[in-house]
Amino acid sequence: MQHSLYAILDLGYCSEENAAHTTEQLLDGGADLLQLRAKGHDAATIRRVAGEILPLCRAAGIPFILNDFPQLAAELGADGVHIGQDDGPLAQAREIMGPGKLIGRSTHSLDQARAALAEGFDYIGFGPLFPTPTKAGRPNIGLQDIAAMERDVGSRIPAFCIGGIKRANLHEVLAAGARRVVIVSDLLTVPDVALAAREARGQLDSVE
Ligand code: TZP
Ligand code: MG
Repeated sequence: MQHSLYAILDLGYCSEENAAHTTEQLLDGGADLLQLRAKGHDAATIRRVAGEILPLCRAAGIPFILNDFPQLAAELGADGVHIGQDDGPLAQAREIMGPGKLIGRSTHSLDQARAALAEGFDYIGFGPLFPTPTKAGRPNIGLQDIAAMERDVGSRIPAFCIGGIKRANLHEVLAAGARRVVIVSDLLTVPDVALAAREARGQLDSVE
């Protein structure tokens, strides 16, 4: 199966003005999915940014996922929504989004990953593996459960390891058994976003 790079356009790292250009760079660098994460931003801003980057994702044939806000995701015509442990059951998001949309869940343990699979989520995030400024204060779970998570969950639905993953430690994450990853700050806090994404993509593609 193809390894996957899930990129997040996080407005904590990227200004609204740079959102479209940065998205183009992430897509150019080989991201397979793109999420808009806009913690603390109002609906008008999310609508504006999504209105710019959703067509770019469509043109590239890459799913556009909104973090949180299923109602807004449905209204925007997003391809999916990503929700956390405290954001209610899958059924509620599915009802709002309608059929055929991707609904992902953040999970922070093997038990939560198994539960998300059993509930019927389309994909999961699994982490944070390492401490990360993007989700400061969230305890990191390390690499030790990746193999079991891939065996039980990642073999059934896409499972993206997340949290503190950088090009510099990606080899450790892959060696622990990960096949798909989300990388946020390491792609957004560099002068050449496309190059950083391409380097991560290259590492993912070089694993058997
Ligand atoms: N969920 C778990 S860790 C995380 C999210 C959104 C942040 C990942 O960001 P980074 O910068 O790649 O550590
Ligand atoms: Mg959330």
